[in-house]
Amino acid sequence: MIQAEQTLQEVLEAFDFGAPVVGAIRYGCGHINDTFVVHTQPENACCRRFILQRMSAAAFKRPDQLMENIIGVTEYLGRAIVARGGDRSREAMEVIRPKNGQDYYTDSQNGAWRLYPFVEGTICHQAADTPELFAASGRAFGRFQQLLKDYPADTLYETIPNFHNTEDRLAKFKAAAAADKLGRAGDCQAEIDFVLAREKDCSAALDAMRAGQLPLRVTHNDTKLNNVLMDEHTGEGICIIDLDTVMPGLVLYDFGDSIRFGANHCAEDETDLSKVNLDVDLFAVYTAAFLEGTGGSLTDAEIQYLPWGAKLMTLECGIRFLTDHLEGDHYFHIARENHNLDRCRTQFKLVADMEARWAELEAIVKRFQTQ
Ligand code: ADP
Ligand code: GN1
Ligand code: MG
Repeated sequence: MIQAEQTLQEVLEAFDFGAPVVGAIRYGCGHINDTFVVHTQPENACCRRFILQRMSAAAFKRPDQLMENIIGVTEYLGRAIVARGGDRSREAMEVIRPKNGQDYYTDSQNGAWRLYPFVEGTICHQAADTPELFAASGRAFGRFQQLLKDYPADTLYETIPNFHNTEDRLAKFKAAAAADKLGRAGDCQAEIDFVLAREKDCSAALDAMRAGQLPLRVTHNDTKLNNVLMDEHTGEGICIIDLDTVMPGLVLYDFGDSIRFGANHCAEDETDLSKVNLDVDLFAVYTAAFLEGTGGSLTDAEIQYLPWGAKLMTLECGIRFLTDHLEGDHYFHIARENHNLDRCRTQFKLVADMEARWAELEAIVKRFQTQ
């Protein structure tokens, strides 16, 4: 894929920003899309900003379906937020169509671009520096779950088929390790063995779903702390972003991915593994906040499976980083050699911690379930 900058000017001309554009620069810390912030200068008023994104062609094969999902969900959320007396412009994303009236703009190189207003007065955190912050994100993701509980799930496309199908992720990993196209497997044998020792775990949630114990819901599926915007004054999580992967899933995916990313004090690519430790207190803080946000809408079985969500999402993410490393880093953006291997190692360290403290995690969930 060509650099996004190459068609940026063409793309800027395809949208009506309502005022002259004075600049567009790369923005944020996402691993998937190419994100730019666009500054405009209205006459006699402050700068207005926008988020312009080229959707990842490696991740998303059908931008048309993806945008149909996002428009459906953001309009539904918008109505729900207005009905609750909320501020639609700050609490839900809103797609701005290009001048040609389509849902997104396809550039001359086949890149698919979309535009959103920048949600001002918010902060996007990369780490859960305080328990309050982590709790705020938990309430926001729980609330998101609750707001969408009656959304017609069967109208959503699967934007990435088998996204959290851990059995499928395992199979793809095994194929990548066997092919070993870049000759990298020898340097990550310990990580490969770590996965193979946990083959059975990869079926834990899917088995429960197949047995009818866990229902499919509309889930976000990428609930990292940096996918919720926090109000800069109140610290509350006000707007859930990065809706590319909203599709039918298990609630434990949303809970688990937040724990994976936020219940520790390190960056996802920390190289000093002695610093990477599961913070069980943060696990408890998030559990309470997430359940509060869902407003009692989860079943007992769903709540019991939350620790599995944490372990599976962390194991699966590590497997995905390792697979990408073995295949030549074509999916996750990297900034240095072995970046995906470093990311994989932090995930596996967290999985090992979760296993060591499993009884505590189960006890915490049980405590909040009975409250
Ligand atoms: P990726 O899929 O690559 O993670 P995101 O949609 O999460 O892309 O966007 C990347 C970053 O851009 C976010 O982490 C956030 O900092 C910022 N961002 C995205 N949308 C908005 C928005 N509407 N307002 C303010 N910041 C945003
Ligand atoms: C990606 O898009 P972003 O950076 O929020 C990925 C997630 C991974 C995460 C790991 C569509 O999230 O699934 O958990 O990186 N998103 C997609 O940081 O693959
Ligand atoms: Mg993101």
